[in-house]
Amino acid sequence: MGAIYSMIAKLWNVNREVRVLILGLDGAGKTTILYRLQLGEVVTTIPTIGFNVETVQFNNIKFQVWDLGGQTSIRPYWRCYYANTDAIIYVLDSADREPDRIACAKTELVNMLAEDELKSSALIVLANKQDLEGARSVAEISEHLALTDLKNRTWTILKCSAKTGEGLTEAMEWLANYVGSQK
Ligand SMILES: Nc1nc2c(ncn2[C@@H]2O[C@H](COP(=O)(O)OP(=O)(O)OP(=O)(O)O)[C@@H](O)[C@H]2O)c(=O)[nH]1
Ligand SMILES: [Mg+2]
Repeated sequence: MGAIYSMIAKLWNVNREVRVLILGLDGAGKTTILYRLQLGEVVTTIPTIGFNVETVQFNNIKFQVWDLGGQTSIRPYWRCYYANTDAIIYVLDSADREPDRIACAKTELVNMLAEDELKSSALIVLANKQDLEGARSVAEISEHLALTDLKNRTWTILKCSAKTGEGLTEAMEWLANYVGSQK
């Protein structure tokens, strides 16, 4: 009986899509990242009202990636998507040096991570727009977001550019390794 159960569990794991949410403030580059991952190209975006969802295949793993709108008025709806999330990709516009914006990005991150439904989700912070002059470094963003204070969570921070594609394969590799470690 135990063997049958473990076989069913294994099959379920193999066939199941890994659920990933892309979150972050408006204009951070979430939609651009989603379509760069899925299509390998830069698409023209408009601010997302609601969500985009696509399947991204990487290393034989199917990721079901949800990209949610980041405008202030629609952030309260993020919580509707939290259930059964394996990993969160939290995107920052590294070139936005407005102190209020990074403070807001931190508040939204802290509030999100406090949610019970996300207590087992891994976190990958993407310091996007590294192609732009004056972009904050990973160390600077990490400090602003107080990432080293995170407890009981598998997390990382990586730099990337949805425009040039830099860093996005590394992000998917990290996610794939995380998924592998959970089996
Ligand atoms: N230079 C540069 N621009 C980027 C990059 N990523 C996204 N952008 C631009 O930033 C703007 C906002 O990108 P979106 O992907 O629409 O941002 P979003 O996070 O989905 O925004 P919301 O849907 O409003 O939450 C667009 O003009 C993108 O072309 C990047 O890595 N480098
Ligand atoms: Mg968007």
